[in-house]
Amino acid sequence: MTGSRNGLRSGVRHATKPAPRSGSTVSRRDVLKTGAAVAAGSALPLTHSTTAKAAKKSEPNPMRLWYRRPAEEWLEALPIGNGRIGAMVWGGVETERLQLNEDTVWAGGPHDYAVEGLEVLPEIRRLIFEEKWKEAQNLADEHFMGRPTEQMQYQPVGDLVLTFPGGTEFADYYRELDLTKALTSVTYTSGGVRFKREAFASHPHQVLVVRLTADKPRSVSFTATFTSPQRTTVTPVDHRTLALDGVSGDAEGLTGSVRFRALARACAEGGRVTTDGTTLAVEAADAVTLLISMGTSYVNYLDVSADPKPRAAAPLDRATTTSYTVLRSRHIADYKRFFDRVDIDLGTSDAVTLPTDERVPLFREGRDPQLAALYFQFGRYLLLSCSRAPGQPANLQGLWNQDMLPAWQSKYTLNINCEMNYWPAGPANLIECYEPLFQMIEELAESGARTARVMYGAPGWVAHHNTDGWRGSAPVDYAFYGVWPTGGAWLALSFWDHYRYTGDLDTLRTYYPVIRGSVEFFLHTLVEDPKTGWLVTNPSHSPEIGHHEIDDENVSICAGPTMDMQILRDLFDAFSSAAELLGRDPGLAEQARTARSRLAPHQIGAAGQLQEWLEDWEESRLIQHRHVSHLYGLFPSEQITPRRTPELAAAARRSLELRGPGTSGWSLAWRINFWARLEDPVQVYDRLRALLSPGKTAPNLFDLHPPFQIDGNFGGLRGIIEMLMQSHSGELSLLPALPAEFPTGRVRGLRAHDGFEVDISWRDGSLHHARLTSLLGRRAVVRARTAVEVIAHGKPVPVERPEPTVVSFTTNKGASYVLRPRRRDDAASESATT
Ligand code: FUC
Repeated sequence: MTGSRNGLRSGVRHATKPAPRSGSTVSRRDVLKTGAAVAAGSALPLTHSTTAKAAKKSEPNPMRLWYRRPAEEWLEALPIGNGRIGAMVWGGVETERLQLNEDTVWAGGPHDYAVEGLEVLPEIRRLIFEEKWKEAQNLADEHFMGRPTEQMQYQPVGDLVLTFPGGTEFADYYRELDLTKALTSVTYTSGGVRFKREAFASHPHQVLVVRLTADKPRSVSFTATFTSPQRTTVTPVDHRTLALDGVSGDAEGLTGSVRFRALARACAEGGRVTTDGTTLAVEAADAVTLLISMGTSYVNYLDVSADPKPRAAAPLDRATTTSYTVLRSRHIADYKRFFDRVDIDLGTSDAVTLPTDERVPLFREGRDPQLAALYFQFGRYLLLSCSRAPGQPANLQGLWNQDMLPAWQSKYTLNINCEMNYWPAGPANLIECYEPLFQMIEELAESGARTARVMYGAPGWVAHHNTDGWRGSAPVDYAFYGVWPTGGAWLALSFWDHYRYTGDLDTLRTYYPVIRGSVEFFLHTLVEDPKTGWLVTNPSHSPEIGHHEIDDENVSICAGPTMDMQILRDLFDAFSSAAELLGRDPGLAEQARTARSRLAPHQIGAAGQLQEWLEDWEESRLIQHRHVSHLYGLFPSEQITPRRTPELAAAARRSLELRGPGTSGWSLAWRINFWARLEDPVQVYDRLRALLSPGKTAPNLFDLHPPFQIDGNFGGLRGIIEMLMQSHSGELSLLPALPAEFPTGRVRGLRAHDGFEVDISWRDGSLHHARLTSLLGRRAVVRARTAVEVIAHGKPVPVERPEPTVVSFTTNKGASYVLRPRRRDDAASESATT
């Protein structure tokens, strides 16, 4: 294949045509012989192999994203990241663009958004209870909002652009992101030389590394320079190092105060390296290791006084004295420690030989189960790449953003998006990815304590529907969106989630005061609904949904929306369990339990739906919307389950039907999880198919709201887990919502509550074999779709069978237990003897 040096014209475009549906002049073997399936994949018919074994060892690594041409758009570039710094790598031939991010570059500076509110709070509450919602919402817009009313933007550092000399022709282009090693690479032939570039973000060395090689000596030449949409200067530091210095943008009257420095250093083997003004030049080297380091002045949300220069220089200098081989091998070893905990096979087909961007439009045809497995592992790759300490939590775009004014400021939206980002952390066996989030919540509890005082006159802490690098915790945007006090409570449940997967009491003890602070806030601010006597939040709303249209004004403001009640039930439960485990605060725990019992209960409305508000307002029953907040109780919570609360589960199903199929990427992802909890594999797959479609999944597999928003990647990953394994309500369920499209497969290394690691294999839609490894020695209660027997050390384990397909047994710490379908004769002989 030959294309122009931009890689975007004739030959290359032709090569991206979708595969014909049938007929083939190229054998599959021929394609695979090329290793990367560079040339002929598009000539293959797609056949779906029903056995997971179809991917043979000799075939190329299926856990890779790959392309036949350089990225033309940002959404075709490939992300690398180490939890703190990252890049989008374009893989160009004439130029290479590395779009750079450091995750503390926020517009504005330390700022307390909470300035007023307490004076109008009683009046807002009164108006709401009198159903004068419009007046209440307007008053909140005037005096119950943060100042400024918009939070700050997460912003880019800039680009490092490499320009290569040479002719305009190239051939045999191949670009990939290998998820098994967290490496992106590009190879092509130009002017008779085969070039290769490899790039990764090293966590151990805290630098980005680009290695440029060629198959002929003295062939690596390029110039490099920084560009940036920020206020920056570019200067040479020494003969091989270029610096970009800048400061984050001003916004909403706040002066940009995050100073940053990016450094690029070319370590060449052979040839000559020089810097001149704003350019770094490499001439006729045999190979080059290009190191990129970034540091900022951000210490924490209150302090931006650090000097970015040594912060950027230290990792760069350390990496400079380390060989490329060592940088690479340490990176891969570090990454694999996490990534290799889980693997997955949902079956395969010839579609795996197609470039990734060609597979997305074809997924709907149902013959590419491996794309779902790739999406699953890509989600794990992304979480590891954007949420590791030291670093900030995953924001709306993880950490990858090229815009000064990104959508929704690329901040942390707390009424679904930020929490969704962490849904896979426990079950996808990446629990360490929670660390940056925990730090943010702890800081938010400090900022939120001021907001609680200033706006509610309350103890404890509160956060509303968004936060940013400055840990804004007051309501923002408009009252319609912002006056929602349960964002912090939802976040505080992350600590409990962590405990449930790990049994780690030390971490629970560390963050227990944050959970308690949230409880204290609500014990103080819950008010009695005059009609029913129930305890309710007021003011609040069901996220982003208007319940009435009054004089052309949509009002969301209300008291006691269902979601708040559900979150607070979970918060009070988590707190009283944590207090008991840690032997703390018995009195406060008792108060929390009493308050819990007085919260407004679930109610079923006239359409059979789960009520979203205290009242069953007729006009709001039929709203179709991306938000389905009142089903928080179904997922991620476990307050509603088909077995324990069948009536509520039926009402939740009805609500889902009424709310419509979902629009944004994240709303599809949430629906996958809802339907999985309702154990409806047909709906589950239907929503997965909608998520893995071109409007919702970019060529680089980033989730599209649209635009890019990373929550759908993480919610989608969790949704695939929920199909295969669920862990809630005191039991672990195997294959609860397995779609017919994944008849045969296996997964290894999922994490369940109570410290179980879970491997499952299935054939023709039925459980073949499962293995539980007990990390905490707790009792296992396992539900399967068939009766199972449990074996340890080759011997049957005595079990209780509370239901025919449920086994309950004690486990020993560190031991593994095999579960397999009970043979008929075993079951018969047991019943004959009992
Ligand atoms: C909420 C959602 C939007 C978007 C934004 C970041 O406001 O309603 O769809 O995801 O967060």
